[in-house]
Amino acid sequence: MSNDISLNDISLSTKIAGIALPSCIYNASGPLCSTADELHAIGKSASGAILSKSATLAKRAGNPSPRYIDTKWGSINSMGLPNEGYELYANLSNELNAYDKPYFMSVSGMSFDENVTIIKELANFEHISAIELNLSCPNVPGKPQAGYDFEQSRSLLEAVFAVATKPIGVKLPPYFDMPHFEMMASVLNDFPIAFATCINSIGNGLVIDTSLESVVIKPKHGFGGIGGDFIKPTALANVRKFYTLLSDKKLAIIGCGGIKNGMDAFEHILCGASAVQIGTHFMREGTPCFKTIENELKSIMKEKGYHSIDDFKGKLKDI
Ligand code: RRO
Repeated sequence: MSNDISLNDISLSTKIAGIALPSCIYNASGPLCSTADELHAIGKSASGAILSKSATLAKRAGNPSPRYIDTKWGSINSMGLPNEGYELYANLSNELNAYDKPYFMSVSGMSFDENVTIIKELANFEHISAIELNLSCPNVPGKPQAGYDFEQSRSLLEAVFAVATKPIGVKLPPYFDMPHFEMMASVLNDFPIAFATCINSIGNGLVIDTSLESVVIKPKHGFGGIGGDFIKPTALANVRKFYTLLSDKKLAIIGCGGIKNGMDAFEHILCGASAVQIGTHFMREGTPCFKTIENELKSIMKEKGYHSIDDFKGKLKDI
């Protein structure tokens, strides 16, 4: 029976915070989303949304290079938040509205007050659909990841929601211990969070070049965020755990981590993701990856007899 479904009858559309996305597959904040040209390229592609690089108040050059290395199994980066400053990303919202998909801005202020200031300012931009507040940048020397400090996260969310007029989601770091999932979930449950993106890179890994007997990136003595294949099991665990802990709310979980084909996307959705973001693989393949993953996911759904992602979202079985 299942094979009787035509690929044309399969939809990957989804909703985040009530906002319609034509496809549940889009870019992660970070790779290839820092300039106007890059954001327009995402607009023209099959990506289901356009998400900006994390923005700070002022333009930043970021950390010294080399600061991003691709390996067989994934990536290590210590970019250090290079970005054009939030105004550029906000001002682009009008022209990016020409594409038939929402524009999300990632915000990662250098301080508590910076986050509040930026989010207050973004109220003036009609065509920014939602904000992904980055609680998890691992690469600014001397700055801890906010998402690992539950009280600090709570205070920041209190301040942000006091000024926010748009849907606000959070980009979380990976958690590895059951009590930590529960502590962050109990913070998030106290706010009208629109979505939680799980996960940012696994912070402070180390990749080594054995022939040179050295680290491979320059900042922080070679320590950097790990992305790609190796982080998929951690990403799936975080999607699954937050989906279970937060599923009584209207909050969408967005899966990010180790997705390079349709089956990886299928796994994230099965764990509870309403959409998936592509990071390391997008950096490698560029914008054609969105269409390729879309076609692969649709073929898997056809094979399994599913018409929409709601047919299997979150339905991972225990044995
Ligand atoms: O710019 C970065 O170094 C960076 C950021 Br803001 C982030 O959220 N995650 C990451 O792996 N790198």
